[in-house]
Amino acid sequence: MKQLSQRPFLHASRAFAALATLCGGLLLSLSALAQTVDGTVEKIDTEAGKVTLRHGEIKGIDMPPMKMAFRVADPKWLQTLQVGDKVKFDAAKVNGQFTITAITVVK
Ligand SMILES: [Cu+2]
Repeated sequence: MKQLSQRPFLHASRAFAALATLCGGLLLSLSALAQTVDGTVEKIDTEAGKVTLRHGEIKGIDMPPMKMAFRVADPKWLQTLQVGDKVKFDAAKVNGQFTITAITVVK
């Protein structure tokens, strides 16, 4: 009896798995959106250890879309960035300064 009642669920999860495979790329980008913020590199200041981004909404720190400069948690990241790069990043307020805690260039 229990097995019978579980079959519809199994069937549904299999269908979902097939759908997830078909839409894998889309689902991946949706989950990336849930974790990171979209931005475009506008300026890189290696001396100050800052990067200026035009960025989308940052829900974690309650910030609307804008253009602004961020500190980066690791100055080495600035060497991997170029003006015009599209990026995904996470930001947090560290010691009172908005800081990029993770960043990747979107190809
Ligand atoms: Cu901002």
